[in-house]
Amino acid sequence: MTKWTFADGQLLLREGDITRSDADAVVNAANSGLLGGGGVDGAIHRAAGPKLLDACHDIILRSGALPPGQAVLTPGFNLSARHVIHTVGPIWRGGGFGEETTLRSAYASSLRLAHERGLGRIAFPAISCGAYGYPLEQAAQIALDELRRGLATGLVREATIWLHGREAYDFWRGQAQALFGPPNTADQP
Ligand code: AR6
Repeated sequence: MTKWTFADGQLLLREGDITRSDADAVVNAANSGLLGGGGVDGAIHRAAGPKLLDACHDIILRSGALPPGQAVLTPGFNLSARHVIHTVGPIWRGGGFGEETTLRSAYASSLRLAHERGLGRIAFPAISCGAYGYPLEQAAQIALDELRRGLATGLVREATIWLHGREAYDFWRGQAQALFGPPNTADQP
């Protein structure tokens, strides 16, 4: 775990499976149909149980597909986290299709929704960094910048990015250190 402090907020990087998070809300890197899928989406649905898919279907029936960059809230069901915020990142198509704006919006919409619902501790995966193919260095800089902004403006008091695997964790830690300088706390178990 590595930690930086911004105003009264804390940014944490953790290695591991986000379904273990006990945050108030975990963010799911979903698709617009909220259909479940592979990657972190599949892991969250497996851990939360089948009621999560039912809750997602209800949202789609009520409001239609979730556009990329927006976010919606469901209960967490069997997860330790009480809520899931579902957001949709951009599919990388070369960078000329508004991908950066959409990725920023996915983080910012999730932070705003957490704030509106009084959820102070939020856990993110690396949105769009798997099946959706976003270049990792750019994605990390966008994510870290949006989370720093959300913490500095008091939208949430703790934001954790869960990185799947040691290599991803080391990469993100390097990116964060380049942007923010030395961490307040580094590499506790
Ligand atoms: N905990 C934390 N991070 C994880 C986990 C986990 N359990 N599993 C994977 N990751 P992806 P996307 C990392 O593909 O690129 C789905 O099918 C993974 O290593 O899950 O936004 C959806 O339904 C990667 O760094 O999400 C959509 O159709 C990151 O999570 C589509 O994929 C995101 O990878 C969304 O693609």
